[in-house]
Amino acid sequence: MSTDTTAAATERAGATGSDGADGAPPFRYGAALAARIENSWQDRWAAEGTFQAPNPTGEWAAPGGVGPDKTYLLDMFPYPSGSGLHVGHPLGFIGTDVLGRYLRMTGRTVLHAMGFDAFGLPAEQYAVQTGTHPRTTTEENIKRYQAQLRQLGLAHDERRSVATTDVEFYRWTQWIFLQIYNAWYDEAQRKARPIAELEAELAGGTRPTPDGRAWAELTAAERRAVVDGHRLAYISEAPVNWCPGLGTVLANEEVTADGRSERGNFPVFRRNLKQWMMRITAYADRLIDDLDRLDWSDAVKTMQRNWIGRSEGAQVRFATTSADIEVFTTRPDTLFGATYMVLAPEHPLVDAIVPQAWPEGVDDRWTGGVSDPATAVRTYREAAARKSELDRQENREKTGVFTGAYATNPVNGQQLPVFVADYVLMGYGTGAIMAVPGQDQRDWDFAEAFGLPIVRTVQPSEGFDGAAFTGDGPAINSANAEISLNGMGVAEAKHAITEWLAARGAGEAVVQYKLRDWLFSRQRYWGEPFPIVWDEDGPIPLPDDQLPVELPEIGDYSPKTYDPDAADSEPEPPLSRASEWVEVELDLGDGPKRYRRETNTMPQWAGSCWYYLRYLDPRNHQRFVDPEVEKYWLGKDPSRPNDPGGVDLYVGGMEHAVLHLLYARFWHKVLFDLGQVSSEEPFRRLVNQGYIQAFAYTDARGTYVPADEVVEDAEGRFTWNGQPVRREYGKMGKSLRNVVTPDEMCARYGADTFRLYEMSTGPMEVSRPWSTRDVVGSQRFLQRVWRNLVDEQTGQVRVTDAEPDTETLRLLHRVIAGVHDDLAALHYNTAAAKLIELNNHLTKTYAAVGVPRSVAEPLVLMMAPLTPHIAEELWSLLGHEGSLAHGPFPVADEQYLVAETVEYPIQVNGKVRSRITVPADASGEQVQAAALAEEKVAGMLDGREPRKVIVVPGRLVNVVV
Ligand code: ANZ
Repeated sequence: MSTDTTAAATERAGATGSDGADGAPPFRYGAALAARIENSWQDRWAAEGTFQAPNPTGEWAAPGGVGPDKTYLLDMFPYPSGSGLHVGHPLGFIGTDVLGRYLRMTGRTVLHAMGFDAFGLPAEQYAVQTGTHPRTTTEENIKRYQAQLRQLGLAHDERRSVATTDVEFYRWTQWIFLQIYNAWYDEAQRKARPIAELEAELAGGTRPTPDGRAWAELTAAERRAVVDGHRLAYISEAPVNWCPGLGTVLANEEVTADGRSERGNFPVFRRNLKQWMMRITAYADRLIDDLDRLDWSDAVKTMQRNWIGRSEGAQVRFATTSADIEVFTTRPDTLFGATYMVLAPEHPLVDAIVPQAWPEGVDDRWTGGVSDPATAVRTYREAAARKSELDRQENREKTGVFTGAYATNPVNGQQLPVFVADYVLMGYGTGAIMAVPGQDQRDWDFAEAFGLPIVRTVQPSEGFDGAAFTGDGPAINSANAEISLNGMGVAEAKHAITEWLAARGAGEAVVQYKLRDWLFSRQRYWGEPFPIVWDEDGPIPLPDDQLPVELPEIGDYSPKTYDPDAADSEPEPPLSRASEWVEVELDLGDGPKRYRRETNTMPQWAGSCWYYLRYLDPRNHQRFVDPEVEKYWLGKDPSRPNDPGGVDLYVGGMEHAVLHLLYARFWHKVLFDLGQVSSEEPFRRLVNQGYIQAFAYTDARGTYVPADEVVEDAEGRFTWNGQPVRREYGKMGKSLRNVVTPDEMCARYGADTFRLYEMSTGPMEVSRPWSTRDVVGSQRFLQRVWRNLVDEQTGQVRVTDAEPDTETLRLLHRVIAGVHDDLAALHYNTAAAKLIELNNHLTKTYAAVGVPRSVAEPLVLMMAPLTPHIAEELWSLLGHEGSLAHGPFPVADEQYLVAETVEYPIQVNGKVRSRITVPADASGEQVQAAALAEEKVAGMLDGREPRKVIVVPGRLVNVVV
């Protein structure tokens, strides 16, 4: 399709002419003209499907096939909140758009789409308050976001947009859940396999059952328990943060340091509750190891490594009269220095080891003055249940209570008192430790508080005293009749003692991870229902043909809440009220039966684990993504060594450095293991964009005042309504009342100005301040470009066919080469600076006579990625029919890139005194002559002959006098 946009543009501009209303020429580039240009190009791109990316097969297959040069660009998709976008949000979206546009112009096939992460709490809370269905709120918000994004001129393939709340989308989220549920991790093969293969191995006897009995001897329920115990999605009794006042389980981040809910300030209890879990820990090693294959920043990789927290150590058994206590330690070398032991308050052995009465003569500090151990332990446990995990880890004040029991140290037979203390967490290691005050500061603090002995087993460095010594040094006090570690360094001693323990069956080397399995259920309405029903024996997955399981309509969206102190209450999710939905009769292969649907929903992370796969093939009703399509866009690149495949560039905020990225990597790896995708990683390259920061102002009471109403007086003081205000600097946000919206910026200046401003304030990764008053600077640049190429009175182009002079050509080609590099490297600020330099040169050289077309055209093309609308308009005014979206991007001519002059610093007696600029091809003698003739140097020589002159070609001249 071709339109005469030149005429159309002229007509459009002429018809309104509002830019001329204040006496300015009718075709001056300003907000009104920008708006007309931008709307008309956005309409045209949509009508022509300019940014639609082809697929190798299916409905969108390219007629001539797809080329190998493809790029898949991805933004972390937004949650469509009720307050819309502010100027900070699109920073990354514009950044990826600029790259996508540049790559498309260089001939690459680019896929760029945008969807919505639309399940979540705000819409649900709004529903609780107002009765408005979360879907209604969500859809309104999505519409608003789409309008806001569209006006920015983002080159997205709109056909590929998805929202995680679309039934057709979450049907596949449920399907992926079932793949994970129906899989287990085979440690030997280091990969997930279908659960049916596990059952076959167990039944065939090639894999032993956990207790060694033959499979045939197990009852149906026992078999189910064995199989379910292997699944990658499973039900567990996990300690969670239960908040009866809110009626829901909270994530650690939602609990305050004093163990209350962030929202509502209700008490939160650590309770064991049945929850859906995902066995992400099975992938801990692969999630760490494959980081090496990713093009991500070291900062994010380190955060992921720390989160997974792999530590190598030993598991050691300590006997008591009733049971063995297993501990995990990273320092088995310090075993001879263990002087007491600690169990986490929730440790299942606590009850088993607590005796009837305290042993003779026990220290009062140990018993807390309580008459018997059982009461003391129970009281302590209740107090500990009220603390958050974070608080327990950070708590410097050590608390605890003696259990009354002793355990035997396997290396020397010493009897160690066993304590319960909340600085030991049930969720890590074995939930039990051997305490070594001499080498561990937490244990040192505890030992001091409870009057326990301290034995050093590593020789501290000279003069070290009064604290645990955690450094390396020779072992001391570490010998028994069979083994001596004395004199060994830490590493050697660890190795020796672990072997000794293993030989005696008292311990073995183990690897521990901080990473926990992923708590995957929520007591909420606005999330994906699980494709699971229950019978009396447990959960049952629904077959594929029963998907999607749609969210039922309910009248009340709030979970059942309780007395805030009712620690023993049970969560009752909103879905449990939809009784007709919950109680179903289904035929799952053994005749019609009654089942109960799972009433929890999935956490918000679920949809974001795989949305990038759905963009590839959003209308596929047979599969979540066609394998050929996945392979084309995400497949491994054989030309890169060890490439894991994945999205070519993923851009988003640092706040997702851990959870989202880990969860998505985990799902992707399961899908890879099961043969559902060909790539091993979801995001081959990751860039974290910086944040837009802004000033905020508070009045005398510390209340935020509207930042856009604050004025600065001549002395640089800030006032609002005449009263002085205090300025602070930080994030942009509603609560700080300093939000600037892209809508305002588009209305005042146009989208191109806004895009250019955002991109020129810094490289992608860097945070930068927002300054509304500087935005006009970007508009002036566009205005000057426009004026150089278009007659502001007639709207006609005024380029000439004259040959540009050599200086212009040299500058042009230097800019072309530089802009190529800058755009490819996401250094948009320097690309913009080069374009400004070129345009300034044109203004200076050609304002009167008109810019040569052979310079005007490449300038317009180079501007297109940053300011696409004005570039398209100029391109069409220059007489081109088609859009410039697919190029050509100008290519630098090498002959103009060689430097024509070289600058030499001149040293006199070793100090730089001056500089000269000489032709690049000047000979050594010519350089020397020019250096000696230079004013300052000549002055210093004052007629004398220099002793020596050294010319280092291209670098410097050294004069010795
Ligand atoms: C004895 C010892 C001596 C330890 C020493 C450290 C230094 P990372 O490196 O983080 O893995 N620990 C084990 N399980 C624990 C739990 N559930 N709650 C709190 N602390 C626990 O830390 C492992 C070390 O943290 C283990 O090694 C254990 O203390 C403690 F000089 O054992 B260590």
